[in-house]
Amino acid sequence: MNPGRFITLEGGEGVGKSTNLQYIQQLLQQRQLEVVVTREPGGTELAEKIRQLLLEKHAETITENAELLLVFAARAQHIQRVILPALQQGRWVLCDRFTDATYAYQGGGRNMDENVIGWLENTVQGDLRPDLTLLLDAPLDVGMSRAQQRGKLDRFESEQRDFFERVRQAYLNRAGQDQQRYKIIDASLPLNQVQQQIKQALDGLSVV
Ligand code: Z5A
Repeated sequence: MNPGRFITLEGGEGVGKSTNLQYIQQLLQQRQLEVVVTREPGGTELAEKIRQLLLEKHAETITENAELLLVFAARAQHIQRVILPALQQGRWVLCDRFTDATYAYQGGGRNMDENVIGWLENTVQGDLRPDLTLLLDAPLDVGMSRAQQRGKLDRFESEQRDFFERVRQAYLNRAGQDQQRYKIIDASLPLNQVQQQIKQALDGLSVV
């Protein structure tokens, strides 16, 4: 049996990850591939509880180290319980955010040490890395105005503008360093043009 492939979708607020996740799922299913759609933080019962802890606002401020460790605690559960078993069964895993988000939000946004993130990545993931990462990129104002239409802001969405500028830049820097794995999608375009770019990127994956 061919091992499955691991595809991740990344980008800032409101760039269209959830919207395009369904589109990608359909494209893969049209090719008779079995697809598992999941997300981070989250993806298992325990990891979804950690997600709530991370996204809700609390009277007690979550320290940066606690936030980083919670992200990886959720990821450890998710990898062992969902991602690896699915890949081993030949399924394709489509994940809304993964460790690139940690480099972007905790590394870029919060200025945390990338070496610490890298150590946790190696420890928790072993050699698991995405086969393809679609980075949906749009100027801040585009994503934010789309996201704001949803109403109440979560703990991350309440950050200042320069936080999100650093997040975007961190994503773009990572994508620039590994053009094999990343495909940058111009997410500011109308949806049909965004989906055209996504389809092209998927066509580049040999088994699709
Ligand atoms: N986080 C972290 O800090 N560290 C980590 O390691 C991980 C995560 C894994 C999870 O949020 C938070 O956790 C996240 C980072 C942190 N912080 N935040 N904020 P999330 O991933 O669940 O939520 P999100 O990033 O806020 O995603 P989102 O706001 O739901 O956005 P989206 O999924 O990218 O967008 P959407 O819901 O698909 O689209 C937004 C609206 O725009 C919607 O009305 C669409 O119909 C519309 N849309 C989409 N595409 C288009 C185009 N092309 N044109 C016009 N309108 C469009």
